[in-house]
Order: sequence, then C-alpha cells, then structure tokens
Amino acid sequence: MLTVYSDDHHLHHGRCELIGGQLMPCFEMPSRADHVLARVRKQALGPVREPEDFGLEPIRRIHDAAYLEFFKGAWARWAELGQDGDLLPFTWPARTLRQVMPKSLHGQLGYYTFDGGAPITAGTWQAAYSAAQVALTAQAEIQRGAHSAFALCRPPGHHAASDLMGGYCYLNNAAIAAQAFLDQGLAKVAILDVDYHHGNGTQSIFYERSDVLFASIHGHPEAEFPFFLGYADELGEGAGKGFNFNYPLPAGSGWEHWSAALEQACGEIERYGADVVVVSLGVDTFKEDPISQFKLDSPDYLRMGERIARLGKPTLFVMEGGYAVEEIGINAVNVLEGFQNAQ
Ligand code: SP5
Ligand code: ZN
Repeated sequence: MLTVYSDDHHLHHGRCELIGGQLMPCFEMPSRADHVLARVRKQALGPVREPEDFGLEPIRRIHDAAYLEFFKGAWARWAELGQDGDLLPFTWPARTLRQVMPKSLHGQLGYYTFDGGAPITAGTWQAAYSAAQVALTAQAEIQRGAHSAFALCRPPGHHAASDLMGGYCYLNNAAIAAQAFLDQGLAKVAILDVDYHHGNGTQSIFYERSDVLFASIHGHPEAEFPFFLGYADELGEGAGKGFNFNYPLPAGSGWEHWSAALEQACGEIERYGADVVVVSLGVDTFKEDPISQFKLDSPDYLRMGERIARLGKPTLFVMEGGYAVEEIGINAVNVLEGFQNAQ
C-alpha cells in the first residue's frame, strides 16, 4: 500500500492547550506523524511518496472561500500586531450573540472557530494545505486504480467544517478527498470515521447529501468532545436523510462493544453500495490514549483493518487522531496491515 507523506507537517507545532484547568503542551504534536512514518518504513508497508500539488480548487469544493482567505492570512495579521505566540480564540458567537463578521482579527477568529483547540502558528496554513494535498494524492492513486492508499495527514481534519476550525483540525482532509472522488466521476462515497471523537466537521459538510454516506463510532457526546454533535438520532436531513449514522459508545468501551458498532456501520456501507470507502483513521481509541476513554488494544487494530477489507471496496485511509505517541505507529499501521493481509 502506498503511503503519501509530507514533512511540511513539522511547520505546525502549537504550544499549548487548556486541559483539566491547566495549560498543557499540545497533545497534537509533530512526533505523532514521525512515529507513524517510522512504523510504515519498519513494517515495509509499501512505498512512501511526497504529495503532488493540486492547488486550492479541490479544497474550495469543501471549504468556504472567505474562511480559506482568513486562515491563510491570519498569522501575518497577528505578526503585524507584534505578536509571536500561538493565535488562539477566546470569544465565540454562541446563543444570544449575532453571527456578524467583526473587523478585528480576534473577532473573526471567534467567528471561524468552535473551540480553543486549534492554534494558528506561523506554519499552520502551509502544514494544513500540504496535508490536504497528501489526502488528494492518495485519492488520485485510488482513482488511477490502486485498491488502497494511506494519506499520512497531519494536522488532522475531521472536526473542521466548511467554515470552522477546531479540535486540532483546520482543513477536512477526508471530506476534500471524498469530494474529489465524486468530481472525478464516482457516484457514492462512504466515510467511515473510527476516530475516538465524533467527526462533527465531516458530518456537517455532507449532512444534506446522499452522495456521501457518513458513519462514525465515537465516545458518546453526552460525555465527550465535541459534545454538541454525534448523537444517534442524527440521521441526515433533506436529500441526506438516511445517509448519516452515529454510533456513540460509553467510556470504557473495549473491542467487544466497539466491533459490534463497526459491524453495524459496515452493514450500512454495504447496503449503500459505496464505490469507495474513505476511512477517517484515528487511533485515539487505544486503551492508553491520554485524552480518551476507550479500551482498544494494539491487536484489535489488525481486526479493524481485516473487517474493513471485507467490505471489498477500494479504500483510502486518512490519518486523524491518536495521542499515545509511542504506540500510534503500531496501532495505525496495524489497521493497514490487517487490511492488506486480508486481501
Ligand atoms: C482529531 C482529534 O482527535 N481531535 C480531538 C480534539 C479533542 N480536544 C478536546 C480534548 C479534551 C480532553 N479531555 C481530556 C480529559 C483528560 N483527562
Ligand atoms: Zn480524536
């Protein structure tokens, strides 16, 4: 299986996030992708290639033009104000406030974010842009006939909506790749999101559409980030009704419960008759993940890959979360090896 990877992810290194009432070093750190790449090489999963540059057009198919302009220019505006710390929001247009567009950088930052977990640093735009190109390059490989490919994206993407960043995410790599499949002639794309957190951005992007089915297994939003989306009664709207499936699970869930949800999600994908599957591959379901509450163990990820392979569809894996840095490579590549060995 081809892995697509860009060193540009090192350009994004946020300093800190607020967790448990304390400013902690960002869990979403560059060594995450380094460990995954090292494991890809160690296991000889297949070739590793740099991304091609498909430009902004395929990103614009998913993201709002003004949002992209804002994101691209935000750091320069911050630097002009004489600042060099991470650019982080602190005011959001929540209930009782208006969805207006302020003139100030921080006002606009509040407008375009849903949490304080997506710091903008000097290199964040370039890193996120390259991650989207990584996803598009792996997508192109499948479009050209490969049965599978791995987009080793960092920063991750599944929390990013059309005009919102948050949850460590800026550009929705999986959504951008899914749209590219459709634009290149496929009719039905299924996105299977196995990250511990609900893929609120991806769900929102495709919620009223039937050409992309979204299925997500995640910590129950009653108790877990992102809290305000990801409930089981969210089934899609309008033309998208019946094409959105959420499987929220309680804290402490292990492989037995998790794999039962996977079975259901795979059933929906089979009934749908997807042309291709995009897997939002987060491995923060691991029992030792520092910010998550599931109990999957490393061998479970082999089983996960095997089950996904049994769908029998061309499959694009897109890296999302996973914060147990020492094991992130083993767990992520286990999914890919499980998939590959089941062929
Ligand atoms: C891509 C992805 O996995 N994003 C996740 C963003 C999660 N941000 C909120 C983290 C809240 C952690 N609560 C931790 C309790 C630790 N004891
Ligand atoms: Zn996650």
